[in-house]
Amino acid sequence: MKNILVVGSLGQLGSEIAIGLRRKYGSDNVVLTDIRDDVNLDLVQGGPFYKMDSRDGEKLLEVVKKHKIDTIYHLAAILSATAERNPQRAWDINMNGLITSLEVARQEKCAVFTPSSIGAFGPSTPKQYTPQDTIQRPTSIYGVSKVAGELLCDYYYHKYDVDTRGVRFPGVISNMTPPGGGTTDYAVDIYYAAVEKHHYECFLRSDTYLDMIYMPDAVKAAIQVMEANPDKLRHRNAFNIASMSFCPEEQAAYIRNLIPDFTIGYDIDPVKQAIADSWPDCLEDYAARVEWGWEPDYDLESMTEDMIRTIQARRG
Ligand code: AKB
Repeated sequence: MKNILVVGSLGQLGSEIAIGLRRKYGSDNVVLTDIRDDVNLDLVQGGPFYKMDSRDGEKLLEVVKKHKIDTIYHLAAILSATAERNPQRAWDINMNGLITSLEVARQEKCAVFTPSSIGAFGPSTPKQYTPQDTIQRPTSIYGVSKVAGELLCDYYYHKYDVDTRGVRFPGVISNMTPPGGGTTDYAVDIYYAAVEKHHYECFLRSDTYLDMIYMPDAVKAAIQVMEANPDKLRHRNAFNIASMSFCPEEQAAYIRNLIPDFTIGYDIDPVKQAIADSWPDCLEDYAARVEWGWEPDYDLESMTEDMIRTIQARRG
């Protein structure tokens, strides 16, 4: 029987991974924590939940002991665009939060899932079909914290035998909990604007290619990598996973298949554009496919159809 703890369970990624885990392992076996408790009440009230700061090691240890936790999903993080506004705070939350989970995992012998990101790459990384093992010199504080996080997780595995695993997430697109403060957030906002106003003003240039993934595939990856046979894992903490790569103009064209009068304009945010320009256009994900069977279900067309239909149905 698995007993899982999700740290940062009410964010965009956390809320849907928490739902996926509760469905799979049962609500009582998936304990949630977050810095707030005033959103996603179904999650807060649907099983064990603790309001706490991800950097509070004492409280985390208490919860882990009480619920006999064996696996921690550490999902609390400040995303790229927000991080650039206050780099010191982003470093504090991203790094001190992570090491708090790793320390508790070391003491209580838990496995740990930590998400890295396409943000762990920088302008000197090969841009096309970015290899699994390559140059990583990111220029954003978010990217710096992600590379440091990948290395820290490797360190805890080699030094303390903590079963640390993770993937490098592309921009995650979803329709339940809105993303907050990411460079890839435009690719979510565009669907809401398309349904509500038939127009979207995009903060990235029309030809900015980035890797993206639809939430059901992101949840699948996070659960699958933790269930993978450890004997088959040559990599551990930062598997490239690819699903789709597109630019705003292409995404708009797919939206027009369903909302023919949809228009897109561009009002570039220089900070977000600089971050996006420093990231790869598309990743190569051979290691994830071979080592634990990664395969996405969605492409741009099927995701667009699902996003638009879901948002339209909610709006009545
Ligand atoms: C962001 O844009 O900061 C995130 C990411 C790609 O890690 N969505």
